[in-house]
Amino acid sequence: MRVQVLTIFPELFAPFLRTSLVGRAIEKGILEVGVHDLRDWTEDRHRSVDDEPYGGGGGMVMTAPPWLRAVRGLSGETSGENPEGRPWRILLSPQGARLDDAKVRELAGRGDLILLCGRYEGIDERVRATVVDEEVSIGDYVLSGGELPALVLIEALSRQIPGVVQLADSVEQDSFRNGLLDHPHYTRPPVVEGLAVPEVLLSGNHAAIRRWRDLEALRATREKRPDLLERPEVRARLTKEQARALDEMERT
Ligand code: 4HQ
Repeated sequence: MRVQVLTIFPELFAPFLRTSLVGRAIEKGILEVGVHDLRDWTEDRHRSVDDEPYGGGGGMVMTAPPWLRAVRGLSGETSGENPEGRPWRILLSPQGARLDDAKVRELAGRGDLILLCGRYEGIDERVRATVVDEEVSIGDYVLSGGELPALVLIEALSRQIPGVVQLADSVEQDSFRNGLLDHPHYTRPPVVEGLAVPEVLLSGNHAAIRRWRDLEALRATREKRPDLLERPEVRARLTKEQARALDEMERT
């Protein structure tokens, strides 16, 4: 999978992309990330990317022409990996569909991507209208640019590429796969500030541990994110034992 990023702050990306899981995926060639300076597609002496908003008001707006040249230029360098025959183009924006596990999986299946990271008050609307396939938001708050959302998306995507996350880890991923929150985790020492590790985790009884984790995942979800348990697809994926336990909880 290849991800191309368009930004006026390309230097924000390098240390993150070298690190940890994403770094290893790139090293292995499973993931390719190209970070491009939007100013390379400007044509004036000052390499300007912004201008005053029509209609007045504060702030500056990113001007359309460099974006159109950049997105079309990068789309041409295309991959056979996409149904459309060109990369899927995503604008990071609070107006987008909220990024969640389902959206990450969907985008991981889109093949190559181009991520547009805006700054200032945003990008001229005609960029969205002409070269953007989809807007994606990482949450309902306002950031100063799309660079951190792009990194969030790249990290989440990298975890969905086969071969990136090791097998042990993918068991952990099952937790979101079934739509519930994760169960609690413990490691040494056995007692911290008088709080002991649950006995079952020391028992060596793997079936019992599996059941405990399933029930704790359910309990955590009901306590912290009850909205997730209202989704029919989540309820459908509960184990028999989880369904029984939830029934019990809902009657009390
Ligand atoms: N932005 N999720 C970029 C965001 C945002 C978000 C605000 C995007 C500023 C220029 N992007 N503009 N939340 O807050 O994706």
